[in-house]
Amino acid sequence: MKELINKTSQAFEIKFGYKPDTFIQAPGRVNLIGEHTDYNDGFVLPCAINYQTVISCHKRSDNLIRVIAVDYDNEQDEFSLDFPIKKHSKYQWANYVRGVVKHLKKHTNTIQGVDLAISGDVPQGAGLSSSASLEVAVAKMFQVLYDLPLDGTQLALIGQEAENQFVGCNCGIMDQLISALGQAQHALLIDCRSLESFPVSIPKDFAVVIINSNIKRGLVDSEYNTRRQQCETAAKALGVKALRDVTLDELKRIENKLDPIVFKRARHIITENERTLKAALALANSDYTLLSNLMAQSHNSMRDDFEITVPAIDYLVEIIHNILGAQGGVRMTGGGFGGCVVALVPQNKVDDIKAVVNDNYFKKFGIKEDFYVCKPSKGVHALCL
Ligand code: GAF
Repeated sequence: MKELINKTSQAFEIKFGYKPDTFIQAPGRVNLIGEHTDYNDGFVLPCAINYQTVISCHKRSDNLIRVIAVDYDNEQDEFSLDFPIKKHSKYQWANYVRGVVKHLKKHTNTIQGVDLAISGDVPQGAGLSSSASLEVAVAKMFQVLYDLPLDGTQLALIGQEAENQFVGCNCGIMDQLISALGQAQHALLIDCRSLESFPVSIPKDFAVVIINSNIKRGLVDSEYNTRRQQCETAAKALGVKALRDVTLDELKRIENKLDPIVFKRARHIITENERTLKAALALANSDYTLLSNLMAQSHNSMRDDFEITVPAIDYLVEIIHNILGAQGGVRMTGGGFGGCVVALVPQNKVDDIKAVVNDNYFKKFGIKEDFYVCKPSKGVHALCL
């Protein structure tokens, strides 16, 4: 984190010729269970992680926004609040900043310009929400600099609006919400309909381990949108607002009227919601056997019903599950089609997991994994230096 602050402050000073006075940090996330349930008004159980986006910034007295992307070779963007904000023709990273500013402007007319430099260490394209952390960091930066009366949930909603309507990715609310509201040493059980969240403690003798398969996530956007449509089709056939509103029995009653694929997609969502609620309780009650089973079932449901896993991810889950037994849980995490596996495991098992993955994964798939032992972390905040 210090390194990110140093990098962004230095780039800021070199480019703008003065020192930043405000520093914002927003974490990435890992989801323990509750996959693709957020846009079905359901439940999720993510935690924020100690990989983050950091912004060094200073407000301006005019309406210019000047941005440096330190991780993209110090590429720069500049736009004005006085004109309609349009997409950047070249830099995708710039659209996350522009999108947040555009949507923030709908909620307030009291903001002015900012100079900012951005850097982050959330692995990109790995399903750990590097973009949500950037959106939330930018929204928080304006909230702090201009003392805006916006809480964490509102910042998250602005980030989601930017992603849905400006960047063009139809994501749910989970990633922005956990980046905004995460709590140290806790996961949050989030009700994605009411947006209420309930902290669930993660014991200190447990580690949140993330294994990045380094499988490039292909077709993510189109497959994600197809899954959303299939869920909406099922909800419509059931006559409800969202799949959150039905039980498995109710779904089974109309099975013969549904396309078999749509039926399977809906079955994943309905059962995943149940598993997520049970997993939050299991974690709160230190019932790791139950938690382990629920995470295993969640993975199987993503593999067989929602069909969003890939062989390398299934393999990682299998070898880790085999050495963990019922002592901890493991499953794919995030949107799918590559990306990461999450394991919630006793600290004394971390080395065994690392060894089994290291010994087998490259041999079988010819790809080297990355391994992160994470701390459940606090959501977005200004840093006091
Ligand atoms: C992506 C989306 F951005 C989230 O909203 C969520 O749907 C997740 O995939 C799947 O659970 O991260």
